[in-house]
Amino acid sequence: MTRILKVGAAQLGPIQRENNRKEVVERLIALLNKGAVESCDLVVFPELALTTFFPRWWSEDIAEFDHFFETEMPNQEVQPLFDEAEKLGVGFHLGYAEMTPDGHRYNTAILVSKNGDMLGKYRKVHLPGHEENEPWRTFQHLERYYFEPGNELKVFGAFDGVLGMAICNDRRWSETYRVLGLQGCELALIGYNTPVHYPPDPSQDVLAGFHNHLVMQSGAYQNGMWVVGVAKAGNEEGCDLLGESSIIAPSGEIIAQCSTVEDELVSAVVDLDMCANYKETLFDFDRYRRPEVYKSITSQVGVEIPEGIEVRKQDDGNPKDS
Ligand code: CDT
Repeated sequence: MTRILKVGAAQLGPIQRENNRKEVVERLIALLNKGAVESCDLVVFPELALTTFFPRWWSEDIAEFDHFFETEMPNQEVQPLFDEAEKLGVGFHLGYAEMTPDGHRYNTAILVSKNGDMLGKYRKVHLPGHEENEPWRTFQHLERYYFEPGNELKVFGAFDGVLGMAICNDRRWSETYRVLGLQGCELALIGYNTPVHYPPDPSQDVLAGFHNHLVMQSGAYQNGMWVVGVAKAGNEEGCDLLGESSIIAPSGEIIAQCSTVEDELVSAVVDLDMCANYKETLFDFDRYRRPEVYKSITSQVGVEIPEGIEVRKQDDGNPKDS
């Protein structure tokens, strides 16, 4: 039996601050219907797909932004999306800001079945940006102020395969894919909101698209898994967000890619059995991995240059050591 899925990457154009949930859910439903027309089993929406990317603004009173969070899922405003999924028989993945009943805030994604049932939830592990007000920035990136980090990268048995979720900055960390890969992940779903301008080092701006695909393609290849990376794109409240949502095969090749920075769906046939081509050959973990050599990966957080190695600093007038 082959395990073939049709997957849609449902990129969103910008969501402005004035756009309400009803308007946004209507856009999500329109994309879900496009997915149904293309016979998709699963449609993947981006990170924080119900609101504007609010961590770009500082508020002295964190509770002032609580209206951007969902206190339950589904709720009255999002229920029509669940109903449509059930009607069409199309599952979906959705990112949103979650507020728990006891007041914890997370950057969250869920996986929903073709019957509209909740199959899994993931809370973003790697929170980028900063926790304090930094008014010097063109726009801020206050995820570390508005959210607590999740503490688990796990997989779910769904859609005849082993599925994992990650959110935006998680995709830049090789550990994300490897921890999912070690659980047999065959399809990783990753939503993102990536500003093209990076205030701490603008020299990276022209590389935003390159880095986006570099990390997802290598993560897919090195772990023998499919990766679906989906953007919220375009000019949102004056901030340009990267598009280029894509579906990437276990070979590392991009199979489908969005061409606009608007609401757009691209789809691809995803053969989950293709993962074995890589998982059972070059990346046969059981045979080739050497965890006893990798101990620093889990015992250490920052860089520790071994004693006896001296590195001249860049500002001492000498060229940086390579
Ligand atoms: N949403 C998100 O995680 N965005 C980050 C921006 C990094 S700059 C602080 C990303 O990795 O794309």
